[in-house]
Order: sequence, then C-alpha cells, then structure tokens
Amino acid sequence: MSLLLAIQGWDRSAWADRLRRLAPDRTIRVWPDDEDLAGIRYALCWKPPEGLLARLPDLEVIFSLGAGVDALLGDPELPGKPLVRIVDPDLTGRMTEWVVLQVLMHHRMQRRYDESQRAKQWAPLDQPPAAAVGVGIMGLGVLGRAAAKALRSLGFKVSGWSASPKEIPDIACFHGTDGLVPFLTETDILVVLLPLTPDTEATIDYGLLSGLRRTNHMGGAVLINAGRGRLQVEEDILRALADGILAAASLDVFAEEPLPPSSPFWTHQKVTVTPHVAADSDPDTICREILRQIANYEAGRPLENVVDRRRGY
Ligand code: NDP
Ligand code: OXD
Repeated sequence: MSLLLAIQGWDRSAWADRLRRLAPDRTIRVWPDDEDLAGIRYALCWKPPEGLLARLPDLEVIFSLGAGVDALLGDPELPGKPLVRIVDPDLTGRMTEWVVLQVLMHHRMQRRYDESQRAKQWAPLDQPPAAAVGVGIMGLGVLGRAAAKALRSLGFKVSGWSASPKEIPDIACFHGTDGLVPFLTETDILVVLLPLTPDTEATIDYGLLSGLRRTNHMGGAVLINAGRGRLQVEEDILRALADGILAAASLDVFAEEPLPPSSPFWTHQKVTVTPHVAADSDPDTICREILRQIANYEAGRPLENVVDRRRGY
C-alpha cells in the first residue's frame, strides 16, 4: 500500500525526497510520474488536478499539505474520504511572523521612512503607541488566534471576528453578520485570515472597507490579507486606496496566482505584495506531521484536523 504525492505549483521533488527519507519502508508515488494509481491508500496533496483523486481505487485518507483546503474542495469529483488539513506550530509561527511584520510596518510608517531615506530627508513623524491602534482579525481560527495573541502582547488593541462566538482573554470577540459592523468600527488595521468558502468569497469589498476606522496616524485604514485572494474584490481595494478609505494594503494572496504582470498591485505606491509566502508549508515538518497521523490512523486512533465539509474549512 502506498502514498501518493500530488502537487502543483510547488517543487514536488523536494517533497518526494523528504518523504522518501522519512518513510523508507513505504512506497512513495509521485503524480504525474507514476501512472499506476492502484494500491494508494493516502494522497498528500496541494492543488491536485481535478478528478485525479477520484481515480484512486484504494484511497482511504486525503491529506492537504497546507492549512487551506479550498482548492481540494473545489474538485467536483473529490472522493468522500476523510480530508485532513495542516495544523502545525511551524506553519502557525510563520503566519504570526508575517502578520506582525506587516502590522508593525504600517503602524511604524516604515514605507514613509523608506521614501524619506531615498530623498535624503530627516523627517520624523508623530508616532502613537500601539495601544492607540485597533487591529481587527477576520478569522479567529488556528492562525487568527495566534496572530491576535502576538499583536496583543505588543500592546495593540486587538479584536477578532468569526462565525461562532469566542472568548479570548484581552481580545474583543465579535461574530456573525450582526458583529461585523461593530468589529469594523474599532479597526484601523484589518487582518484577513479567513478560509475561502462560498460564504466568505468576495467578503472584502468596498462596502466592508468603508466601515473601517480611518482617523489614525496612518492616514486611513490598512488592509492585510493572507487568507485567500478570492476573499477580496481587487478592484474595490484599488478604489478604496484611490478614495483614501485605505491608506495602504499588504497582500500575500490574489485571485490569480502568480499575480499577472498586468496587475496594478505590482507598482502601486501604497501596496506591499508578497508571493503567497506568508506561511510556507515546510516539507520536513509537514511530512513528519502527516506520517504521525498515518501511524495513529493505522493504530486505530482517530485522525486529527479533519475538515468539516459542510462548513467548507
Ligand atoms: P481555521 O479553520 O482554524 O479558522 C478559520 C476561521 O475563520 C474560524 O475562526 C472561523 O470561524 C472563521 N470563519 C470561517 N467562515 C466564516 C464566516 N463565514 N464568517 C466569519 N468567520 C468565518 O483556519 P486557519 O486559521 O488554520 O487558516 C485560515 C486560512 O489561512 C486558511 O483557510 C488559508 O486560506 C489561509 N492560509 C494562508 C497561508 C498563506 O501563506 N497565505 C498559509 C496558511 C493558511 P469559527 O471559529 O467560528 O468556525
Ligand atoms: C496554506 C497555504 O493554505 O500555504 O497552507 O496557503
């Protein structure tokens, strides 16, 4: 019985090498090199081609190599086997780093100091403390909570928004449609860490951005999105930047990836672009985690972090 690696968009040889080294007693097949799909019990996937998993007659468990499962759930032929996603301290720590980096860059007005430096201008700006700034996190799951706690420990006024009610010490928690407006009203810097589902698609639109607080030292609200590109309406972000509703945006994810050369985000003065790297899946860490889960499963213990297909995350 073997494992299949089905990866698009990442370096599959790095994953295959690592998995073979960590599981020398197992047969590792790699799509598309291996054509024989019989005998595969476990599929380890990142954006596999649609319909591939439906062709595995012996499949028992689908493992996502990332935290988000929108690409897998978007496969109309996805088999109804358990779908397990990544929850791992390494990935969580990487996301926390990226979010804290972006929040501090905007709060400390680093982009303006970069401009001053290039112009050889010694131009100090008024700097309020973190406690004067509201950071609102959309999505209080594994990644949102960790980022919220790190930002709180830096002194920011942190709030969060989720589907169901939450209680997190020192963090103002809002939920559902009714909680959205009060959540936005207190938010200068909006951090998006939602999963992409039919309910969350295109949530970040002009109307939502207009609800953010803009009377702050940054000259407007700030949007930071590391969730998924299709959560945001990209032309609405550009309009909000042009209208001064948004002072700046940091975007790690886009509706089309890689971001096409024609995208105005590349050269926009107020936009920071990173190429979907906020929290990379490290092959060594993730393969170890999946092999741990497989060992548990084969010992009759329950799988962890199984996706609730009804909710879509
Ligand atoms: P979780 O499933 O742990 O958390 C998701 C959160 O979103 C939950 O708090 C959930 O609410 C909330 N949520 C979902 N739907 C809604 C809705 N309709 N309204 C309000 N809140 C909602 O996910 P993670 O924190 O692990 O990951 C979040 C996302 O981050 C991933 O799905 C992926 O898209 C993205 N990601 C991006 C990476 C990158 O490098 N850019 C890397 C890794 C992940 P509730 O708690 O009530 O269920
Ligand atoms: C993930 C990602 O979902 O890297 O893990 O986007």
